[in-house]
Amino acid sequence: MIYCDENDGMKLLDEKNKTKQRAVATNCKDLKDQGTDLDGIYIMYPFADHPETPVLIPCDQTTQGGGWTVIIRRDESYPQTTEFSRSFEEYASGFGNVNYDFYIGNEIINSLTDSSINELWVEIEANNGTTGYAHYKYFHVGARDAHVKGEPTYMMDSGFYEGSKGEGLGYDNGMGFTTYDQDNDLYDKNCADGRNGWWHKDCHFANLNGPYGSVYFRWHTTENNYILSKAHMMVRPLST
Ligand SMILES: [Ca+2]
Repeated sequence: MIYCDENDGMKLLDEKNKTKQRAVATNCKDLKDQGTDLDGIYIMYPFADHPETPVLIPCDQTTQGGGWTVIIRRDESYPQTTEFSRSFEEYASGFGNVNYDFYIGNEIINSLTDSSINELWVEIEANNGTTGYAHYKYFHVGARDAHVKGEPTYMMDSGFYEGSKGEGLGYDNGMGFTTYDQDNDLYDKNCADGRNGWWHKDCHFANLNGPYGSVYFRWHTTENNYILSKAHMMVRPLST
């Protein structure tokens, strides 16, 4: 993940006080509400427990009204794709290049989805050219330290699906995050081996982090099994 210098932060002139202040946005919905209507990469302050830390994050301000914070992006056509076989710590802090393919990090996903009720938008493109979307009116990733309470670390829950190609995430609901160096799945081996980090159960239907060119980078449902070439996931505070 690219962290940026605080001096690069967005600032605006407070006409009343004649002092410079930062227009603080914790997510792309904040930016949208502040009038930023263009897709792009913006400086945001997504951490609830250390809100002074700026992070560069891509926003989709056009799909379904905009306000979407992109948390995963994959595209096998990039000249130099990112390796998604990563450690638990790397999945916690995020990796990749926000201009291309990246994983925003479980700490940020937890902070974004903990601060309000969030919806999730998934877009996929299969290797046969088929495209589709999945929309969940509920998506949440729990805290890293939830295991001290006997709950899975970074536990994922999703619900209230509608979409065009079937439901693929629900199988892994309630599971913690598994990587090659931290096995939190129900498989007698480690699901992350050959499949990369995910909220593996035994192991998964959909998996947007699977290796490029493998059958595990897929949107799998009870009706379909699409092997993917592109995908992205993004979250937005649910409007009430
Ligand atoms: Ca296991």
